[in-house]
Amino acid sequence: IKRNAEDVKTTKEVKFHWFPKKIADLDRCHHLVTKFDPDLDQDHPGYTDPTYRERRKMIGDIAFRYRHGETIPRVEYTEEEIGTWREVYSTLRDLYVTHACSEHLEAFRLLERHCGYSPDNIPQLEDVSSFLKERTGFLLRPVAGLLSARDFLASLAFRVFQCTQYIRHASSPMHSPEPDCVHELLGHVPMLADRTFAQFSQNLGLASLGASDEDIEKLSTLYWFTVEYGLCKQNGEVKAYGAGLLSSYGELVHSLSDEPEKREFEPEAAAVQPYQDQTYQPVYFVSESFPDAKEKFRTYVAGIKRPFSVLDSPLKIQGGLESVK
Ligand code: HBI
Ligand code: FE
Repeated sequence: IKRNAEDVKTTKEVKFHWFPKKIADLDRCHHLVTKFDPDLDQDHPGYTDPTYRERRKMIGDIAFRYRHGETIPRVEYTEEEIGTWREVYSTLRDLYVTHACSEHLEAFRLLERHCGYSPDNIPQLEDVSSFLKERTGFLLRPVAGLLSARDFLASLAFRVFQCTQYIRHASSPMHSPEPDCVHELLGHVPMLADRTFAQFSQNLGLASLGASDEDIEKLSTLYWFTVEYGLCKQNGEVKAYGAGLLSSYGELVHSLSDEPEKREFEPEAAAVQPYQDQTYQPVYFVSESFPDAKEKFRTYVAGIKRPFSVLDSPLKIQGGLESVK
């Protein structure tokens, strides 16, 4: 019987989505969302720049051709691209001292020492991936743009972070509507070098495997208010750990100002809180600590219903999933 690759039907009542069972299955988790694509989004700063769009496509092709286990091809960035990187890097770096959490600051120092992080160099994904692998077991794999939430979260279950390799348009160094390598390398990578945070990220991914569309939406929103826009308490002060904050000068300043509302992190509330992807967040969630956020999330996940359960390793799946016909 020929089956739809996307869905596996069990009975009339229970239906669950296909999901990767092993890390190489991530080669099939490549569904892009075109919402902020410069070819289609008229508000994208690169929309009217055919040279930029061509370049982004060329770098995106690396991701389309990439298969798990391969070395990530290096990109020789142009002077203009390095100029964009330099401007964001130097501006943000000065702000980290007062605004970033200690985990980010510590990892950033290591990345500058060992991974080619500097104002004049855009680090190569292959080098960063090797660094993370040694620190927390996380790997990077190149991705051509914004990925569907389901595919993106599934990769986290295998400690794989899908990472864009192109850089934002030169006309707008401080902002990008879609993820780019500035966002990934300055925002996400340092946090993925922390053990507790890496485990939290993997747990989000494990909770997503085979989940219903409604639960994917909730997990995606939780991801938004933690991994992207999370704040945490450190020594009596509030600091940023979300990658969306740590890669945006304007929002990093805004998030720690008196302007936005700050609430204590509760997964049930954060999972259904409406969020902003066009402008700064009006609400942020503050965690007591990463171990505390991890524990609260564990309790939350225990309440998600699935026709099977995923244990700490994504390979140990109970409930006879493989035998379902
Ligand atoms: N895709 N490439 C990429 N990078 C992200 O950070 C990302 C994504 N897709 C979805 C997503 N983030 C989140 O907003 C959640 O929906 C999981
Ligand atoms: Fe991100």
